[in-house]
Amino acid sequence: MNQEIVKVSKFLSYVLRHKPDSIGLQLNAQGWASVDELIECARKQGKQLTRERIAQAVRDNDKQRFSLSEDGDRIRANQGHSVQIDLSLAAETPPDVLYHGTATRFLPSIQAKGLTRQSRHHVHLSADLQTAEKVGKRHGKLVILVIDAKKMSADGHQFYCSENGVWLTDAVAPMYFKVY
Ligand code: HQG
Repeated sequence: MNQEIVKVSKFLSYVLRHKPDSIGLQLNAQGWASVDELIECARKQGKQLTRERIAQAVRDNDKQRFSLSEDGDRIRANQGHSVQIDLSLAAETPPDVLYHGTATRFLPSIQAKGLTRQSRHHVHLSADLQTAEKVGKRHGKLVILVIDAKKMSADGHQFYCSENGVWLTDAVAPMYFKVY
């Protein structure tokens, strides 16, 4: 992604996941915004978005963070929201093991309370170690937790997989993870 498209992507993350109000944008119950409205709201803030730039930010995004509707008229973030929307994901059987990268300074609290969703809708997990490593390093000194998703699932906990392959669940109790 070139720098300009990275900027567009960051702007899209901000308004589609967290603060649509900041530019007067409406998301529907499933988190979709009209592309035309998005362009218009952005224009009022002095930001020149075009359909082409938006399409490029969606297509070239390193983590496939956004989806466009088939007709290209609507856009939403695939996961990571703090605004209350319903992605309408169906529960799925997870891989036996999932990973969560975090910072060592959070460990005492996580070991006491388990993983909780903080400001997002779900706890975010990954099927591969590499992703967990990247996610965890954002927060500080890396520690990776290995989650017994098979046991959680057998015990009735639900898992969802976002459009871009992030595994989501409501919470992970201390009995279900170990430090890697
Ligand atoms: C921690 C990125 C204390 C948790 C990534 C994490 C991901 C606790 C932090 C997505 C806790 C929340 C989400 C507890 C959890 N006590 N700390 N009980 N339970 N935590 O950013 O998972 O690049 O909300 O370990 O790729 O780091 O934005 O969650 O460290 O998919 O697309 O609280 O964000 O995606 O941090 O990252 P976050 P996350 P994007």
